[in-house]
Amino acid sequence: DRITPKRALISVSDKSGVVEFATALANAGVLLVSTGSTAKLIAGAGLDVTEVAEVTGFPETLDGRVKTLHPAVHAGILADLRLESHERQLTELGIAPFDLVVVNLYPFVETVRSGAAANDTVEQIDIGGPAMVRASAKNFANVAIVTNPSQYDEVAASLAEGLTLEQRRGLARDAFTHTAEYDSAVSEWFATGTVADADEASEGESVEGADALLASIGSAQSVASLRYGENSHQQAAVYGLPGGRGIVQATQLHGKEMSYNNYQDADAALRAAFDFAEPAVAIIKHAQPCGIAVAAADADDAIASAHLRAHECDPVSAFGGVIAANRPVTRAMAETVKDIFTEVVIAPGFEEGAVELLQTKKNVRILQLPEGYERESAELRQVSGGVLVQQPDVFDGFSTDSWQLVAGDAVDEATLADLAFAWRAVRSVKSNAILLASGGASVGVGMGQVNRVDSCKLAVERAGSRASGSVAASDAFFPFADGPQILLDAGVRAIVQPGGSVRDEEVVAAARDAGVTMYFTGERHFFH
Ligand code: 93A
Repeated sequence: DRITPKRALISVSDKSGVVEFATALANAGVLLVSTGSTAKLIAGAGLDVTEVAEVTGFPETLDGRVKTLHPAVHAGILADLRLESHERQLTELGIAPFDLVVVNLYPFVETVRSGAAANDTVEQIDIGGPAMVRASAKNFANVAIVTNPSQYDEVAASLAEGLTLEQRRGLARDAFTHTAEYDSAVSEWFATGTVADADEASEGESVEGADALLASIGSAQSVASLRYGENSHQQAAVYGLPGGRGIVQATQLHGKEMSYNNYQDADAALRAAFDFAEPAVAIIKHAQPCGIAVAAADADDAIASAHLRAHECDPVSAFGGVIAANRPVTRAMAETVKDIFTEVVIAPGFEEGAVELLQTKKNVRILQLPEGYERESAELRQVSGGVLVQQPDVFDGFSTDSWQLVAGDAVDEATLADLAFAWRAVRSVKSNAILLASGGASVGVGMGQVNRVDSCKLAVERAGSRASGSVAASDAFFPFADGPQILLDAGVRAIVQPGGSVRDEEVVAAARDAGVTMYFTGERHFFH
């Protein structure tokens, strides 16, 4: 399904890199056809190029408004050479097909920004360009469409081997994005007399990976229609992103079909479990952790032990939960899980016999992650009228070395490890988040409260007798000393929090008075 270009049509306003690209094409034996000033530039570099007017037998006319709008061009682009009838018709008409089209459009946005008069702006509404771009993209089965100089290198590198169907499809997608953005700028100008400011987002992407992710949403494919959404009266479906390697691409090995809520919870569980390098298990209910635990990689059946301790955090809430492990599920872990009512178990793999044990429960959904499970490099959230985009909150390069000791004595290594665990784990808890931990496991979690005092109360209450001697993490600073006082009264040994409140002094004093160690991380981990 590869196409090795033989005849290219080149018509570009942004001429950067076009001479080098045309040279690569010519060297690969590709015939070049081009418009007005593009043709001049290419010919000036000593390359053989045919003027489009020669192909159409029609001069560029109406001051350039009609250059390529001609059947000799458009039939050459749109012919589907998989059909004998198309091939025959082209021959009868004496039209040669194009298999590579290189077009970028009149600089409409730049013209508006330059403050040009309305008449001049109208002249910069490209008509023939988008027609070629859209025609080529529609015919991606036969044509490769290049709309951006940034694509020249990849296409040039593919000339010998030919461009694959997948490559051409990707180029077609970019092409339609290009014309869609172009037309929406034109429409905006008609509506407002201007186009949005040359801010970061329109000049270049402001969040790494965001543009690619947004573009890929256009080619997301429906994977399944779901029985319903969050509630039974809501229609719902799940779509997969091209190249995605996440929960949507997981293989279901057993159980009822995944529900909308299962997807959300399983994703939250994965996010929590994969925050840790060591074997880790997270148990989630309504997108909130009711238990997170790690085990030393060299521990006996580490993943089973992590699960057991995650479960012990809050066995009541774990009923009907979603479990994610960042290591293959062993038989020992399956043995425990099978006796607990569980909605979903998801892991990178399953030890032999583990699935058999788990599936003694008819309904539990058992999912295996795709090879190379990976989250997208940008996160989107829909809000009315648009989407919010952000980099994912990750712990890359995280170390306790940067923590600042603000109260009490520096803690021993084991306690520091517990604090580091709590600090990582609290990130997966919805704000306001307070997490108490002991021995690499959460023992009490206070989540989703509208004030931090209530989160502290909840964490302490859930931990019960385990609060005493545990360590605590807070996802954001304590605005007052009342929250930490609850933790101190419950007997926590050490607290880690970002710091940065105007009342930090009161908060630190409360810890110091109680003889409790407090660290500032200088960084918060809100999660909504
Ligand atoms: O004026 S147009 O709307 N009419 C056309 O037939 C046409 N054909 C190509 N604009 C047209 N183009 C545009 O001309 C291309 O999209 C490209 O941006 C530009 C290249 O012209 P030149 O090679 O003369 O610089």
